[in-house]
Amino acid sequence: MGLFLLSCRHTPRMITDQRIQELNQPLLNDHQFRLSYAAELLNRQGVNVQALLNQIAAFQVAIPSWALGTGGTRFGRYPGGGEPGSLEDKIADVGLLNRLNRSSNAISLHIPWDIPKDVAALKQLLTQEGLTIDSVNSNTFQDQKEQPLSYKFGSLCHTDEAIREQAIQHNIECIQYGRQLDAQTLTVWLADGANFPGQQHFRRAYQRTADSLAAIYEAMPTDWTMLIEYKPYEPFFYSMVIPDWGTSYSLCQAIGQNAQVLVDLGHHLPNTNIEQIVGRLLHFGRLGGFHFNGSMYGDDDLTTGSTKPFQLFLIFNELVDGALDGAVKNPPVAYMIDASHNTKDPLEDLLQSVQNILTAYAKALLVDRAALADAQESNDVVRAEEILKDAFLTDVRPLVAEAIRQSGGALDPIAAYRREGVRTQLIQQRGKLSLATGL
Ligand code: LRH
Ligand code: MN
Repeated sequence: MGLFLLSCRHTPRMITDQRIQELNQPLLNDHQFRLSYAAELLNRQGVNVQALLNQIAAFQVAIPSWALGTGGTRFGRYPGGGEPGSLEDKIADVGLLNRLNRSSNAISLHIPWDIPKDVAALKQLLTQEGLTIDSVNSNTFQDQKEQPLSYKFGSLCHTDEAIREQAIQHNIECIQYGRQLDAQTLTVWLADGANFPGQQHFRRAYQRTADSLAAIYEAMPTDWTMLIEYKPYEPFFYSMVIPDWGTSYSLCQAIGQNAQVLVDLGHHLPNTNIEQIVGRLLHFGRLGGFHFNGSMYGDDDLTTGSTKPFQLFLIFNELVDGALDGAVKNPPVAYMIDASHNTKDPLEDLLQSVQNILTAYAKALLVDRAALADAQESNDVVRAEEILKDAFLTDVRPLVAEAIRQSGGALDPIAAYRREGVRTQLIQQRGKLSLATGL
């Protein structure tokens, strides 16, 4: 293994496990003080603290390959340098994140941005970095150079059968690439829609999409899952063929048991009650996964939990409640981030997102479910709300830090990342102008 590391032009390990322990040393005292106080409070409430720590430590969030470089908007992009120029570099970057927070042990790929070349070498690198590929994302929202037919007027919904077939074949190709890297999930987000009234026949477009997805599902191995992602607008601004959870859910029901709904937090109209959608999909057993991000207005792809931490907590409250309810028959949920970084270091932004997700989960684990159910069943509105708020207002940071420390990670992942000057090292190795494939 050492030899491989040396011979590989990819980034040598920037932060080793041993270095992380060294960086934790000066923080331990303060940490122990905060932790003992938090633990004592929870002990008094009868909470099994170590069990709680184990649950937090077991929670893993996949990192999107397309968010390791600087994102941009149509108004501009400000690359920060040292971006991963290859899939191998992207895997190394996610490996680094996972060493720091021990909570990011998978990477989501996007095809054709991440077409695997040397599969054997990639699998060895993934093993070495302790990572797996959780999902492959297809892309029929851009025309590739060598592509014979355009997706300008849609892909799986297109009026032209040849274009639908081209898009179906692309998705089947994505499955092949995923199988090479032991993935078992295909994520389908369709940019298909219309900009003007009358432009598209809603029912025909829906049925063509359903038939096309069924053809892809037919080609999917039986141990795979298809995640169907919905979005209310962009890049079309009058209608999208799959605009909401209901449409995605209906397609999943029509296509098959291994088709599930993917909830991207940024894909909701303002003031949508996303936690209720999560509760519904759990009730129907069709909640397939999440694309976590933060948003104020639209598909802003900001840091998860940066603008609406209470909403993120309420979403995890539904997830924990569903997980504890034997009546809920929902397959394992895929937790993934989908964000784009315009003003932050992409790796710091991802570390923040994972911290905020673990924090929301830890708070949701603290909800006194029996008392909440009792308050709900007796319509004691104030008590029900206060029980939720009590958990939300509990400072779980020492618990999240301890869960990461017990897994061998950094007590403060972002401080460790900065302390080691990782971005500077990446720029030295990859150059100021290296650009990552992605949005
Ligand atoms: C669409 C989306 C989808 C990805 C893309 C990168 O807005 O959320 O999940 O394919 O972003
Ligand atoms: Mn998404």
